[in-house]
Amino acid sequence: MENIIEQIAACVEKGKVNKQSPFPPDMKDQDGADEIAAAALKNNIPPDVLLDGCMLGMDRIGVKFSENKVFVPELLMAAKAMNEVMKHLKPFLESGAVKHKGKFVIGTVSGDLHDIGKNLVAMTIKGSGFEIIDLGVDVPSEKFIKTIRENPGCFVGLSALLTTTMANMEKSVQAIRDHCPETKILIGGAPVNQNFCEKIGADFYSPDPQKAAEYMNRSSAGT
Ligand code: B1M
Repeated sequence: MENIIEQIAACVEKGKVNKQSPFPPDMKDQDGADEIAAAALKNNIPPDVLLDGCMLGMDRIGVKFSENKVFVPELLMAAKAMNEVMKHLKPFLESGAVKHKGKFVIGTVSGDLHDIGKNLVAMTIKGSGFEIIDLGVDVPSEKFIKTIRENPGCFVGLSALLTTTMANMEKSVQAIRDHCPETKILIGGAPVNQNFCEKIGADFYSPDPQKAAEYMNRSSAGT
């Protein structure tokens, strides 16, 4: 089996889930992420090679999304293909044979029910090799703090889509700073910007999933 990283990356980038999948049309009847991952493991390819392929594919599609060359549906299909590979990797991740780069706790702040952007961020960061703890929507500060305490060293991401819930984002950042001062906090969402990030004392503002993943990769590598 040659160049598994590239084969997996191509399936993830193009959203080719499995052989039956009609999407994308130019890969019709070709093996997808499911078949390639299964065959690779059967041929004793180390499982972390598959994770490298996912990371490369998600990175490529994330960059295109940042540059407005692809849109939400393509990113969702890429995440679907990535999840097919992750299904095969699950036992290796659980046994510790393949290691996550770290944990990322994410949620939409209190009073806010928007989760489409938050889910895209979670998928992209998962594709970068992090374990995701998704707290969902309308998350109170106490829940963020409890989860951070249960997962020492995790990163945390807060999403807000309403100007009215930006105030709750500020309160959550303050509460996390008070109780878990070492935690790296990322924020994002349509009404949020760099000035607001600096005002409320979060560590990083990302306008899109890719820049959030790049920040996580830099921070976890200590660069
Ligand atoms: Co609502 N809504 N909504 N809504 N909604 C908006 C946000 C709004 C702009 C519509 C409008 O008036 N033009 C407006 C907000 C105005 C404002 O405050 N500035 C609005 C409103 C007012 C409301 C209600 C108050 C309406 C009402 O009931 N009167 C209500 C509030 C409910 C609540 O939350 N308490 C409400 C409800 C809803 C639905 C439930 C119907 C639904 C949400 C469904 C869901 O999410 N499951 C909904 C939707 C779908 C929207 C719009 C149409 C689309 C939002 C979206 O998903 N965009 C939106 C109008 C619009 O944007 N055209 C609107 C796509 C998504 C991929 O983008 O979330 O920005 P986005 O995420 C981006 C980036 O922001 C970034 O990455 C993503 C990908 O690039 N990002 C992060 C997001 N989180 C990040 C976190 C990070 C990093 C990056 O790090 C942690």
